Amino acid sequence: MRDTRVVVLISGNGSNLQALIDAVADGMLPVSIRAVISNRADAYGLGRAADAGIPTHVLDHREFENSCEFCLALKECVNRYTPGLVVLAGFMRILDSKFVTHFAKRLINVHPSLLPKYPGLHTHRRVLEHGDPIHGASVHFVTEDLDAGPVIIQGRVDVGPSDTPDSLQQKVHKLEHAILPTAVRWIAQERLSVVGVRVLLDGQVSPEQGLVAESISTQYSAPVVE
Ligand code: NHR
Ligand code: GAR
Repeated sequence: MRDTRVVVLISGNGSNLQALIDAVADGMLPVSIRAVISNRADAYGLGRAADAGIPTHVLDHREFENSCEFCLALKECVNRYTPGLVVLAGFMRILDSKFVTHFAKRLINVHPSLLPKYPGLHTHRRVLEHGDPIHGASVHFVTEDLDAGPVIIQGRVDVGPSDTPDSLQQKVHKLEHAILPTAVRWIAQERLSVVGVRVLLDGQVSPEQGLVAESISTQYSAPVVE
């Protein structure tokens, strides 16, 4: 089986990109990262990509007339690498429906909350404001509705009385660095299928996806599993 061609979109630090680069280097991930594209020229992750010998591009959204033009240029840039998978790894611009439709089922995002809780921005702050005892991260297929696509895998962390948005971000980052390479591996291995709003692993809802969460299902609306 040929390695899946992956393009990663970033806006900043790129620690999730680094987790993917490291997993590939360790032989844990049967993919090849063909390009990294950032909407910000100062994204630290661009250096991470360059260090790994991965081609990089900057498409600054502010240089386009509107978001449609930006998404069109982004689509063309991504398509040059004929990817089997496009990963949003800390990418901060909302994508238009044309982009999302074009890459449907091969576009994923890592999001810093236990979706469907807290779509959008500032998730760590919102978790603290609500006094939630549990927080986490999700990897999901991207659909037109922001952070509402089918969830592939989640990880949880406990929230303690001394946690701050920064401490939660650190905890959640660690989780993301585990669940994002796992999700990418499952896709490369063609083990996922989407049935309605559910993502099946090997044809079933699997505990490995972190969705069958005893404590969550009583306290929260469980993301996908009843
Ligand atoms: N696009 C679509 N169509 N659907 C999704 O689910 C998307 C998406 C683009 C990005 C990532 C998402 C996240 O993980 C993501 C999911 C940016 C914003 C945002 O409001 C919200 C969610 C996400 C990413 N961005 C501002 C905007 O106006 C700009 C913020 C900035 O530039 O700093 O685009 O949370
Ligand atoms: C990650 O925590 C990711 O979930 C989040 O940004 C961080 C990027 O970190 N994404 C969003 O908030 C998208 N709105 P990284 O650049 O070190 O991978």
